[in-house]
Amino acid sequence: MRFSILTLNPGFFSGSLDEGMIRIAREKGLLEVEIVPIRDFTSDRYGTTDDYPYGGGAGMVMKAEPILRAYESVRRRAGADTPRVLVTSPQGRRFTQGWAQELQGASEIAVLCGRYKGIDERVIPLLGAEEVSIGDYVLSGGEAASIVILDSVARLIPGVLGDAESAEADSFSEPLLDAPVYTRPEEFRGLTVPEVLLSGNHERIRLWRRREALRRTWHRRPDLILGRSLSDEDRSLLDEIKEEGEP
Ligand code: 9D3
Repeated sequence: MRFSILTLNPGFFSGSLDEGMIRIAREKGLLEVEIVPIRDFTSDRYGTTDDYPYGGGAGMVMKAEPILRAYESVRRRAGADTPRVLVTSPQGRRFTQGWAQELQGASEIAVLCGRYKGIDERVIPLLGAEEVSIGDYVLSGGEAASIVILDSVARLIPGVLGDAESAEADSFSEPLLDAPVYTRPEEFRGLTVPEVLLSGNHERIRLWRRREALRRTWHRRPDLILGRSLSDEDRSLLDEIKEEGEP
């Protein structure tokens, strides 16, 4: 997979591509990341990438021409493969795990990072782009969003994760929050590990973890449970949790 990031702030990415799962995917040769500095594709002597908005108002708008030229350089490298193009924007459709899984099948992905007041709207149809937001909070531009998207897609590339992690990632059919976890020592600053986890009783442990996962999900993310059908076991655990009231 090749992942190209078109940006006015190439410096934003130094370091972040050399850590964690993205580094592993690159080292294994499963992922190539290309940072494309849009300013390199300007044609005037000042390297102008933005301009005033037609109709007036505050803020600057990213110009179409340098973006199109930057994209054409991505196209040349991509050869026969037509890239999936995303534009980061607060107006975009919300990014989800399902969207990440869908992108994982693409050999070429290009993400244009929005900045300023926005991007000349004509860029969207000209690139055949989809607009994407990562959630309802204000960022100062799309660079952080593009790293989120890259990270979530990179870890889905077959061969990137170890066996244990990919098995877990596959169990997407059970979208509950995780139960709490503990490691040594058994007591730390007066706080102890739940006795059940020390019991060695695997069935009790499994049931406790399931209950805690359901409890946290119910209290923090009820949207993940409502409108979903539960197994008989989950239903009875959840009934007990509701009896308890607030934790
Ligand atoms: C709708 C927000 N705009 C109201 C006047 C102002 C505005 C806020 C933030 C305009 C641009 C930005 C920059 N944000 C992004 O480029 C962005 C973003 C985000 O802010 N939140 C979540 N996902 C994304 S993806 C790109």
